[in-house]
Amino acid sequence: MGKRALITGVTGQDGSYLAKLLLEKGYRVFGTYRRLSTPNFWRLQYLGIFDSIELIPIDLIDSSSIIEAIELSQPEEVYHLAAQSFVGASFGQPLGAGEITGLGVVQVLEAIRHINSKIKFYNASTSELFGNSASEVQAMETPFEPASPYAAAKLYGHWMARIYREAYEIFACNGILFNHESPLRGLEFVTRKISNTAAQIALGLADKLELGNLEAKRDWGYAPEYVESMWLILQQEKSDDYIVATGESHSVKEFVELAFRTVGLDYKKYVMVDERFLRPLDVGALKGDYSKAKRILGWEPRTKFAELVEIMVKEDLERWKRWLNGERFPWDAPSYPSENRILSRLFHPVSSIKETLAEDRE
Ligand code: NDP
Ligand code: GDR
Repeated sequence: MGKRALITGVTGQDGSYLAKLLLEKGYRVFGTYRRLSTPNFWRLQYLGIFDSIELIPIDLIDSSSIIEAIELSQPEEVYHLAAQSFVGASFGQPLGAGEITGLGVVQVLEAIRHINSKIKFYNASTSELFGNSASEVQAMETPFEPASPYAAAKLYGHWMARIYREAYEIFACNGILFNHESPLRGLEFVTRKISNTAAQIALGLADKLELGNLEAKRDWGYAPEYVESMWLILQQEKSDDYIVATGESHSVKEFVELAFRTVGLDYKKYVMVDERFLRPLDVGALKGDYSKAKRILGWEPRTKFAELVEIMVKEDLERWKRWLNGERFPWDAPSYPSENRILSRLFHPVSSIKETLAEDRE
């Protein structure tokens, strides 16, 4: 009999790739989703695993639903991935970030403590904990300096997992994952926004791409490889925390350049900065030291930055070609509302970044 795993947030990018990986390893996979007017199952359908997962509705603000999910699934391993994961939105909904992304971790830990404290627990921690850290490369010993309500909430969850490990001997681990992307990334995140719009522009379906801070640098890896590290973390003898990253850092502008080059276009003709996409506070640059994960887990990134950009753009191009041929599903792009139809007072005008692109054009 295979092991039983519960994945919270199975409908998200990481949840769906992790579910696929665990199914391939012979697990019985239970996954939680949110009961919405139209639940979000497109990724599971896209990966062809929708029928293989046992689905349980939960909301992280409702502890009884979490208790029920653990009682129903009786897992040996819980991968806690569900969160409000968009950093930009956490400035507009800081209380929600605290409740869902921060307290949500403790809701799951408490349920484990009361129902079966032998369950192994993986927490989706993040490079955002480092914020605008003074170190050029962030390692296990680098101090945390969160720079958003999202990151502050994640820091709380991260630390609570450590506290439960020490206080109650729960096998609780934090995977401090740096940004990881894929064709299953949500459309709000900058990489997928770029790959999707570059593909649309190439096919005459859009004429411009509006972005925020083009100078921000991130350590971008390929999501299917990152979910492997989650599984490895829970297979160790001892519970511990790990950084998972590529050790390379690239700017949003580099991503844009490569994406447009993939479709044979010059980005300068299409890309403009829109103040709505600037954050009140942003993280300038991140680059992770994954040596501990390499040494102990034997985990290493395989897909390089340029390859990642190409995978994403080519996949979006393919989807839009299929869309032009009359196919509608399963992928997210056609049903997502244009950003111009979303009202928000969130974004602050910061003219200096606008000027950067103007200088570039000269
Ligand atoms: P996604 O945003 O793609 O997925 C988030 C999941 O959480 C979705 O299944 C979503 O459901 C669910 N969710 C959101 N709010 C609630 C709620 N109130 N109750 C129950 N479920 C909820 O994120 P990713 O897959 O990219 O990331 C997975 C985790 O890893 C997140 O915790 C994220 O913060 C963290 N992380 C991600 C990194 C990355 O680069 N991707 C890097 C480091 C950490 P629905 O589908 O209904 O919206
Ligand atoms: P991030 O990812 O905040 O790093 O969080 P995101 O793709 O949203 O932003 C990366 C950088 O790009 C800049 N940027 C823009 N971002 C968005 N979304 N839209 C734009 O138009 C735009 N223009 C420039 C941002 O300012 C930022 O500097 C992701 C999430 O998956 C988190 O859940 C996770 O914890 C971290 O990665 C690691």
